[in-house]
Amino acid sequence: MNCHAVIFDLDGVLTDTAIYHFHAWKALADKLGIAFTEHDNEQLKGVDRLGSLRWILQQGGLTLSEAEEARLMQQKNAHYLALIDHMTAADLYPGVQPLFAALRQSGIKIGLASASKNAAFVVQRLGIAAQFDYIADANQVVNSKPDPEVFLLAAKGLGVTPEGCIGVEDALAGIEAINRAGMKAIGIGDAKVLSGAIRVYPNVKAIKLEEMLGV
Ligand code: B16
Ligand code: MG
Repeated sequence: MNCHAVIFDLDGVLTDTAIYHFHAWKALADKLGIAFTEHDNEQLKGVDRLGSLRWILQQGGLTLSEAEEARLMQQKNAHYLALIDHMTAADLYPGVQPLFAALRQSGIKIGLASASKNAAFVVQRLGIAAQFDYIADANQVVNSKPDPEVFLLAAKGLGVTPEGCIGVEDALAGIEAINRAGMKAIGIGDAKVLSGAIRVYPNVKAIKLEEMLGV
């Protein structure tokens, strides 16, 4: 393909924030008396904040008012922000910097499409904010993954057509979003899980650029 841009997901692709999301959701679930395991947390990868809260509440058979949901989300996020406050460039997954450098050298733009409202803060902590040609996150979209909106917004911001983009995702909902955006999907994780991806690598470091661009 003629690739003009590669658009990355953040959590689980460029860094591991899932563990912090887990601790913060677990603390909230404990308070509510709802069981929540690391396995449960897997279901929430790529799912936005409200969707995640509602998934947990459903496990406990709870339905709350919007005001109560907002209060709980605020609580969880304050805890999550405290947990990620110590993140530094050392938390960037291995292989990200060399891949970004190779993309830049090939004249391929770099975008971000994250379901997180904290994406700008995290990339700033990781020291890579300036390396993106465009950042699209949950603050700018109405519909979250698997809706293609955040990927389409990233392509628009980068000034490229979706057909000229490769999307890189670790979550099933994200792979679906990329496919629905009309982009080529590359998965990070388990090929059996990410069945909608054209190619799956175990992590970013394992990506072979020529091979990925050849999809
Ligand atoms: P926040 P991504 C997603 O980010 C995470 O995978 C998901 O677990 C999280 O619930 C979601 O962001 C919302 O995060 O509460 O920070 O807005 O993988 O799309 O970069
Ligand atoms: Mg992710």
